[in-house]
Amino acid sequence: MNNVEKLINERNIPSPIDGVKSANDFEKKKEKIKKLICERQFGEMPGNPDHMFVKEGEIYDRFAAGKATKRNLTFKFEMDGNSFSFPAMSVIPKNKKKCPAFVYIDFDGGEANKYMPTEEIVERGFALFSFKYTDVTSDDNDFKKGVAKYLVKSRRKNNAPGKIAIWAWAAMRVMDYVQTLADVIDLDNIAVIGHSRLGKTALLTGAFDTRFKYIISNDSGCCGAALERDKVGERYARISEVFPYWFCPAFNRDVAAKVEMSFDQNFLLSLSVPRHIIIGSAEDDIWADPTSEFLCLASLSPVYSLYKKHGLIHNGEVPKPKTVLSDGDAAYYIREGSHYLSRHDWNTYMDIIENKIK
Ligand code: GTR
Repeated sequence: MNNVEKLINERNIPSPIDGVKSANDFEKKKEKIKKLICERQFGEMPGNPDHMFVKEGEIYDRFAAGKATKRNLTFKFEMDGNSFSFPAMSVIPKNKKKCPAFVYIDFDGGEANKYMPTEEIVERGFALFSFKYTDVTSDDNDFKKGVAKYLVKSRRKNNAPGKIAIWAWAAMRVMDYVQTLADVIDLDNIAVIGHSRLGKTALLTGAFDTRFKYIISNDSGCCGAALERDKVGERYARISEVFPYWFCPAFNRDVAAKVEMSFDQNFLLSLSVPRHIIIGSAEDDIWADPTSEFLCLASLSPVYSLYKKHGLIHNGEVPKPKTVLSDGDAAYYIREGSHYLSRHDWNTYMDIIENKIK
């Protein structure tokens, strides 16, 4: 047994496989895992809207010195007789027949920002679809704002979606739109990506939407890619106290009652297997806990094996900063520095995806 296997064993995490012996059976098991996660952590994933219409507004085809076309989009919905909309943006390079693409769940909005280096992304031949998360619903306990008003009826019931589930729902609607662009987008190579709370959101999106081939979590930490058992930094107790509205009421209730959960974050990640899960950490981000993120991903190797795929390939030790492990179907990367989604992070994710496409 190597050191990584030993460290995983010591965490005593429940296994999502639990006796399942084939990929077929694990596909069935996924439905149970989804139900568990919905009922006990993030809340029920809202269903498809009755009607969605995407308005392509202003088109700017001189983006980045003419290398790409930018469109302002408005996603409009009808649900139970109510209508709602949120703005989004696409930037599609001109120099490629069909581009791989990112659906980026954005903190700040605008055509580029500190976490979203749009020009660098499109220069490398990737298309970018982004929306600002608080345009969908506010990041607070108010369930009357934005789409939450229509998706979460009256008082929040035990399994009602928290805000993370609602943002993930929006990312899936953006994916619905991307699917209509088969002439310019390589629909087999689409990634969902988010940082921190939106890294948790990206993991939930990928777990429920198999149209995403790459699921990228940057510094997602607690309730994201990091194992909860023996985690350092932020833990369920703290996150549920400070951000109860990210989760369903049942999660907050169980956490407050110190219930031993029947899952750990490996359950969430297992739903994206056998697709490419890419986890990025930062050395100084102890709050998120890089080692717990790494071990969570490494623990999924038996799940990948069910599909005759290689999970994370590593040398049996917890990786040091400046390491990229991307030979397997899952990838892990840790850089120096603190909690942030940097240019270097984006470039590393693009390197990893390009190598998989080859
Ligand atoms: C923190 C929270 C983390 C992380 C972060 C962020 O306050 O404790 O779980 O999500 O916010 O999203 O920036």
